Amino acid sequence: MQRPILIHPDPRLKKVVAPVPDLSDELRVLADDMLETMYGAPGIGLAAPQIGVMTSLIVLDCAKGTDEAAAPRPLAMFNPQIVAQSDETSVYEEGCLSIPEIFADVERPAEVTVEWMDPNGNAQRETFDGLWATCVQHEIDHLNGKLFIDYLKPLKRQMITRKMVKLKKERAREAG
Ligand code: K1U
Ligand code: ZN
Repeated sequence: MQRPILIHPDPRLKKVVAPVPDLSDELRVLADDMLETMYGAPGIGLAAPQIGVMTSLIVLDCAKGTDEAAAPRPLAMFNPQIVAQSDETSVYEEGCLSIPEIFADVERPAEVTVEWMDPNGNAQRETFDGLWATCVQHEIDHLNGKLFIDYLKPLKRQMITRKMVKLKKERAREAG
């Protein structure tokens, strides 16, 4: 089932989430719903706070982000942690499903090693680069109440926030 995505500004997008203590069928359904919501948006990542669920879960699939012909690679990560990062950085023009139609360059470590628990309860560890590295960092930031616009200059961030307030008002008016 697709879930509605929160639009910035929303206090839930600024909170730090709690870790998942134990996996359950309910959390596995949540992961499936988040993947469905991400593909439907469409997007390449989604974090639980973006649908108002304050738990440590992200999903991502960047396979098609750079190669339309690539096979899908959906990942659901519970309690993801960055355990190593490169000194080398890369700049990517990021977007966010909670900040529609806004894109801006963000500089981040080019490579990160992430540890997480998969939906079967198995511990996983992998090193990501390219768009995968950018996206996994963007999604883990969401779990810590951080948005990509927090990397921008205050004036630019303020302009974007005002635009989103207007967009939310328009959408609320349209919804009646
Ligand atoms: O977290 C989110 O809001 C999802 C976001 C992830 C992201 C995008 C770009 C850089 C870092 C993280 C998105 O998916 S925005 C939509 C998007 O980038 C996209 C949509 C369709 C095809 C390809 C990309
Ligand atoms: Zn985002």
